[in-house]
Amino acid sequence: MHAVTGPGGGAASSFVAPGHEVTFSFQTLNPGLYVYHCATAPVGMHIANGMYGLILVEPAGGLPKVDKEYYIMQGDLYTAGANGQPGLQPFDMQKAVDEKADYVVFNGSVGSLTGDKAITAKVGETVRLYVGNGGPNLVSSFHVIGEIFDKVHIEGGELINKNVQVTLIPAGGAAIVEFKVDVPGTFIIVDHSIFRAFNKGALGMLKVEGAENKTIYSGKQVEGIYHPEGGSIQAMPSAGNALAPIKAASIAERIAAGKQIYSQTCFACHQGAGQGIASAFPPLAKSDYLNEDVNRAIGIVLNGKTGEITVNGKKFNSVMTAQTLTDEEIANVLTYVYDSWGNKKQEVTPAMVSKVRGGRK
Ligand code: HEC
Ligand SMILES: [Cu+2]
Repeated sequence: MHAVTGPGGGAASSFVAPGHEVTFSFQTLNPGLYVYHCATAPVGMHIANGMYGLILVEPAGGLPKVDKEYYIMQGDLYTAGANGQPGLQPFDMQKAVDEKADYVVFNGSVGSLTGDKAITAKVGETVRLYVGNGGPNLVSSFHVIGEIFDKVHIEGGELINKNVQVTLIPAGGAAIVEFKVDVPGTFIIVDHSIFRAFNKGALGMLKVEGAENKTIYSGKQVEGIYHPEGGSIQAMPSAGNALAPIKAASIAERIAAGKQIYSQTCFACHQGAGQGIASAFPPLAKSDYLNEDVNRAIGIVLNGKTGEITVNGKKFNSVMTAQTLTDEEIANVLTYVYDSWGNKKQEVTPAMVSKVRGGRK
């Protein structure tokens, strides 16, 4: 326990056999935010399995009052299967030694702070985040998109930096960040080593409700067409060693598996509730375009899409990357999309996908 002054941070004094209990005491001499973690051999393996957390030692009299306080702990995970592979995943020692993380997550899992689990605040409130990094390997470049930290207790200690965009949190270290929320919206919390956020799970959300303040943030004033992926369709690289996904035995299983694929693959563009982003990514929620033609939708996921389309009366002229997914995965993700957000609840089967794939030039 990094909050402990004493040999091993209390490791030997707290070492205990299963079914037994030990007691030791320590004095909190230094205020700050401290990581604790398992230190039983093999130490790295135990940390990589998530055996860590935070101890806050408040200064005499406590920290200044804020409106909202939240705990966020980052960690990197190393699994036998590749990112997103379903089923219970054993720890992969070699990947951990090589520091090749399959997942980088907040609070123990992908999606632990998104959607319904987002942290919240109201316009005008002050927010304090106690942010730790369990590691075992990676250093976090902690950032909230669309916010600037008014104050950062650097490394969880007493030194305060002001007006910070990204703060570095060492493996086994922490930081306390504070900011006032001035405008409403969803603010995305990331490790700014950005592939970790969009491809490995280090992504959370802060949802702020309240009145707009157009002098601080005007919203859109001019609208053009944004080509997020360049001018032509690109393909996602295929996961060469991915094992065949488990076959869904029921619609419920198909929907559950599809939800996972959605949150890994489609979410970054089409957004959490399928609402899309105006003039860049069309909505999948209540999409007339989607509901009109299932084979066309299958074709879009298989081959990508470019050129002008009209979805719910709005024109889009952008580029969707071709998704490198198996027939089963495309069936699952589209069944999930059709089952969600007011769509027509159509099951898509691997056979339907295979037929469209076969018909492609
Ligand atoms: C890189 C961003 C991106 C990703 C990832 C992405 N899409 Fe799209 N998607 C788009 C864009 C852009 C369009 C509109 C293309 C155009 O203008 O021709 C689109 C169009 C669509 C459409 C037809 C329009 C509509 O709203 O009904 C469907 C269906 C669709 N996407 C499904 C998916 C599914 C399912 C996934 C995940 C497997 C996915 N997309 C992943 C960007 C993306
Ligand atoms: Cu330590």
